[in-house]
Amino acid sequence: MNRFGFTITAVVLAGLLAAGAYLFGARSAGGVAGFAEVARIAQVRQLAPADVAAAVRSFVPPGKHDEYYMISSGGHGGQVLVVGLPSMRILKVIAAFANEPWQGFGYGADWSETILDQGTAGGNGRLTWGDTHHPALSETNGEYDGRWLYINDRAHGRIAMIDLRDFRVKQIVDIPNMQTSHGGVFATPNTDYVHVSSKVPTVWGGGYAPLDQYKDRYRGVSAWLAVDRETGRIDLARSFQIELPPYNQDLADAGKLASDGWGFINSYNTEMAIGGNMEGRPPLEAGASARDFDYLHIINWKKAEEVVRAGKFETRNGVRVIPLGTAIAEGLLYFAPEPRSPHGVDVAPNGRYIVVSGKLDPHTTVYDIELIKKAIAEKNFEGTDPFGVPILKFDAVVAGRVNVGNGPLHTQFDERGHAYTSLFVDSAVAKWTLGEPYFRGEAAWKLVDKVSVHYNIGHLATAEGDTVSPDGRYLVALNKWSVDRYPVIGPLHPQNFQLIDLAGPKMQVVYDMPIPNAEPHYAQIIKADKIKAWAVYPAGTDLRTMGRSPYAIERGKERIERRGNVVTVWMTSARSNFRPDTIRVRRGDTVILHITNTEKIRDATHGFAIPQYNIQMSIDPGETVTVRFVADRPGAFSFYCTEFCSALHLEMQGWLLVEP
Ligand code: RUQ
Ligand code: CUA
Repeated sequence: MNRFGFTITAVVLAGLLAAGAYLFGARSAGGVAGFAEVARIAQVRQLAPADVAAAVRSFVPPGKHDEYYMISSGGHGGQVLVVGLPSMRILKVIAAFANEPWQGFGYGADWSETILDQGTAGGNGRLTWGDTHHPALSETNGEYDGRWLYINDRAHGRIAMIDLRDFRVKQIVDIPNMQTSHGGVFATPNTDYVHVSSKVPTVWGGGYAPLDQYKDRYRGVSAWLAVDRETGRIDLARSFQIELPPYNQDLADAGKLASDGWGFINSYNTEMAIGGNMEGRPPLEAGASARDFDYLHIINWKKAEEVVRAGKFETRNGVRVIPLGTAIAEGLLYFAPEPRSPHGVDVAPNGRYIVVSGKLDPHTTVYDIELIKKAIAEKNFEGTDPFGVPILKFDAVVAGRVNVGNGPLHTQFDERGHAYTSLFVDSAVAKWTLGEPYFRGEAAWKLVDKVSVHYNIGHLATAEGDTVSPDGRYLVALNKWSVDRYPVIGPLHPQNFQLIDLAGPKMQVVYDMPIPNAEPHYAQIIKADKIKAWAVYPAGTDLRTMGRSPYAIERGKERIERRGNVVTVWMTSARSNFRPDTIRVRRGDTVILHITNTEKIRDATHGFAIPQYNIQMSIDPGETVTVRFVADRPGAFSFYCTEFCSALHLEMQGWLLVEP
C-alpha cells in the first residue's frame, strides 16, 4: 500500500477505533484520545487495520499471563518447548533427551545423570540426543489433567516422562522390541496407558537379519505402557505389547467416549518395500506407494488386557508380548483399508469419528466406530492381509469423505463440530464439518473455510483440541518451512509457528513465531489454570522422588567428611555464598557434593560450576542435588555460582583445591 493508502487507512482506523471507544464507553482515562493515539502509531508503523486487530488478538500486556500453554515437541533438538498462548512467548525449553547446561541436565547433577543413563538404546552406552515427536498430556476422563507429559523419541524406541509440577523429566524408558518409535505418544482417557508404536519394523528378537528376510524376520510393535497413577511413571512390568506385521506403523490415537478401549494406528508401506535404489529395486518412496490402500490398524486394547491376564503372551526382552497369531485369534486386531500413504489419524471429541488423511489423496476419510463394531460383529471382511489379519470392508466402516485439498496430514477439532486439517502440499489449513455439526444450518462433511499458512504445515494444534471437550479459539500451525518469513540468518532457517484465530467464521493468521532451536512436530495446548506447578521446592527436595532428599541439610549443618579416599561435602548455597567455600582433596580422591539450596523464595536459583571438570548444575530454591566425580586433575579450581542471583553474585565463588 502506498503512503496515501496508509493515510486513508489510518483515518478510517482512527474513526473506527474512536467509534468503538465511544460505543464501549471508553471515554474516560484516555478513551477516545487513547484510541486516536493507537491510530497514529498504526500510521507511523504502516500497519493496516487487520494488522492492528491481529496484534490486539495475540497481545498479552507486560506482567500479565497467558491463557494457555502449548507444549510442543522440539524435534531432533531432543527437547520440549513450552509456549504461552496467545502471546506465543517461549516460557521454557525442557531438557528431555539432550544435555542442557542451563538446567544442569547432563553435567553432573545425579538426578539428570541417572535419567540420561536410563535411555541407552539396548545398552549401547548413553545417548545424548533424541528426536522428540509427539507430546501427550496425561488425561482424566478424556480431559487434560495437567499432571504429566509423555513424549517419544522418534529416533529411538524411547519415551520421556515429565512431571508438570516442576517441568523436569523424571524418567526415560527404553522400550524393548522397538528400535524407532512414532505412533503416539497418546494417553488413554484415564492415562491407564500411554501408547507408542514402532515407526520402522525391527528385527524381531533383536540382532541382525538380512533384508531379504524382511517379511519373516522383521516386525512392528504396538506398546501399551502402563502408567502408575500416583507417580506418573511407566511400569514396564505391567505393560504389554502387540506384535504387528512389518509395515511402517505411523501415527496413532486412542479412542475416547464412544471408542474408549480402542486404539488406532495408521500404516504405510504395507507393500513391505525395502528400498535398494542402487541395487535394481524401486526406491522406497515408490515401492511404498505402489498400492492404493494401506491399513488402519484397529486395536481393542481392553480385550488385549484380558488376553494378557489370561496368560496368552510371550515374554520378550522383559516385556509381555501378544504374538500376532494370538492377536488375530483373540479378535483384538483388525485392519480397515485407508487410501494412499496415510499419515495422521485423529479421534474426534465424541469418540465416534476417526479421521485419517492420506498424503496422496486430497480427502480426509472418516471412519465411524459404530460401523467398525458392526462390521466386526458381522464379520464383514474383504479377506485378510498376508499375515491373516482380517480386513474390514472400506464401504462398511467409512462414514464420510471430505475433499479438503492437497497433502492432508493431521486433524484437530473445536467445540462446534468442526475439524481442522493441515495441508502440507497446499500450505493451508482446511476447516470442515464432521457428521454432526453442532452449528445449526451447517451441512455435514463440508469444507467451510481454508487459510494459507507459511509454509508446508505438518501438525497443527487447537486449544485442548484432542480432548473430549476442545476449546477451539486458537489454532497453531506447526510449519516445516519458513523460507522468506524472516531475514536471512544463514542457510539453516527457523521453523515457523503461526497463530490462527478461530473466533470468527474465517480463520485468520495473527502471529508468526520463529522456532530457532528445534523442528517441532506435534503440540498440545492446555488451559494454563490446569497446571499447578511449584514455584519453589519444599526444603531439601530430591528431584527424582520429589520428596525430601536424605542428603538435605539446613544452613549451619554444613560439613566435610573424609573416609579413605572418598571426600563427602554437605554444602549449602544461599545468597551470597557456598558453605563451605573451600574444599581440599588429593588427586585421585572421589568427591561427593550434596548441595542444598536453602533459599525459600521464588526464582532464587543458584548454579554450581567447576571449570575443567565439565560440571554445571542449576540448583533451584529448596533443591538438594548430588554430584560425584574423581578429582583426577590437580590444581586450584574456582567453582562459582552461574546464576546472577544477587548484588554479590560475582563473589559467590569458592575453591576446589586438588593437591597433586
Ligand atoms: S509426524 S508432520 Cu512425526 Cu507427527 Cu506428521
Ligand atoms: Cu548464587 Cu549467583
